[in-house]
Amino acid sequence: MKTTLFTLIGLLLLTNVLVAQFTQKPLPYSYNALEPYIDAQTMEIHYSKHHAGYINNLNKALQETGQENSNNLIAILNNISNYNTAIRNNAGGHYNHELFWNLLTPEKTKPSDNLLKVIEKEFGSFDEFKNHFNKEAASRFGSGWAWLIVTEGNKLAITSTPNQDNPLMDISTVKGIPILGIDVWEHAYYLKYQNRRPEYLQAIWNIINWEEVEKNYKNALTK
Ligand code: MN3
Repeated sequence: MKTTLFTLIGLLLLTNVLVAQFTQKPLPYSYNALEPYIDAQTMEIHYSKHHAGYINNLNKALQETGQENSNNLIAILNNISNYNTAIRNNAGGHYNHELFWNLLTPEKTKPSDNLLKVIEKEFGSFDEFKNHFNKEAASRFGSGWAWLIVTEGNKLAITSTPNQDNPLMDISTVKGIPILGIDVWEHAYYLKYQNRRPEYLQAIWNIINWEEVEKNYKNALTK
């Protein structure tokens, strides 16, 4: 009996290892760390329900289509036209949120001189960059994301995508590597800001992790 039980547990663990693909990393700060700009309840629901849900549904959708061995998220996104809608929505949802959590911080950070120079060269000034970005984010109809990306020619560009799409996807009209992404789904701001998306977009600049943007920028340049 004992042996059977152990074999069973062993098998369960093995199956788990074989089919478990994507997991959720811990949030790099507490739920209330970003207050007053993003409230604790929004963070908790966003992280533990929405993001966790995308991961579960991604794993399920991969399993259902016999693609449970696809464990390279970037490769999936780069070839998303070969996957079904459930995988598109949930792979995007997982990637976008993992990126997003790291792009926020309760610490006050600012762009390095180097990154600031690149932003100023591309957009005129830091304020013009923020205005341009917020305009793109505010005018994205319905749910989606606004992005600062590095394009193929190593230039910076601002773009937005619907739903959980992102510029890494082969179906995206504007392609590039995201270095900053802001979630403009209502679930990201509705409890505190209700319909006032522009107010959320003003507030969020207080908690952007510019060290992370810089890191993403450098990584994107070497790709
Ligand atoms: Mn979200």
